[in-house]
Amino acid sequence: MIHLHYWPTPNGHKVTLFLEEAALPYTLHPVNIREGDQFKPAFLKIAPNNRMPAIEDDETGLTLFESGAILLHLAEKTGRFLATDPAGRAETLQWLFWQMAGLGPMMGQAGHFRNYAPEPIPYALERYTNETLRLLKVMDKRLADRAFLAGDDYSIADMASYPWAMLGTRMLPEGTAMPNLARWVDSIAARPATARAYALAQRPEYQTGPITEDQKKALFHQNASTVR
Ligand SMILES: N[C@@H](CCC(=O)N[C@@H](CS)C(=O)NCC(=O)O)C(=O)O
Repeated sequence: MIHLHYWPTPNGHKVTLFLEEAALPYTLHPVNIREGDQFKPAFLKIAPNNRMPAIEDDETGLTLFESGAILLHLAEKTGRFLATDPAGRAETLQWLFWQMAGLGPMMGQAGHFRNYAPEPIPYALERYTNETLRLLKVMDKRLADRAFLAGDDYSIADMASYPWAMLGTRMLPEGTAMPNLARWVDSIAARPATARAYALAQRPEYQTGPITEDQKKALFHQNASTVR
């Protein structure tokens, strides 16, 4: 059994996309990051970076944080969604790491400065929006002549990228077309496992109101002294 410590954010969705595709048995353990669950001692034992997602794998006794490491573990455990030939595996991991180091962090900052900064900071808005649009264009080009990021098959690189890129397509300026990216988003959205993964967010335990000022402070003013 996989125990997934989860909140329905893009990084959380990556893991439920895999679990639903692979039909692995799992239980969800909510980590309400607005209420500070990520700082609870039991959670920090498996996720010392106070970020979700994290998993405990009963079968191997392994605990893991970082969504990319979790996807890789699940792919290796099940033998699914990661090519086994060296070239295909390298191709998949390259795009998985691209998402983890590029698209995720850059879009995260773009979202922060667009939605949560106390006042608009034009330099930051332009820098992170431009970088997001650049990365989405890289994806659009990559998808011009293949169905998925690593080739013909849906992989953990797609699962890592979908929750972010799907939101990214909504940020495209008027008149900016990324047709290959749009086709890829639509094809993943149409998968029954994707619908099941995203439906989890509708459960009552994941419903929250608008974010409060105290919650913003706890989330966005972390520093060395908040490490527990
Ligand atoms: N690189 C990490 C990022 C995880 C991450 O940033 N998680 C956010 C939610 S999407 C979180 O737990 N935030 C809690 C906090 O900022 O205290 C991963 O991919 O797992």
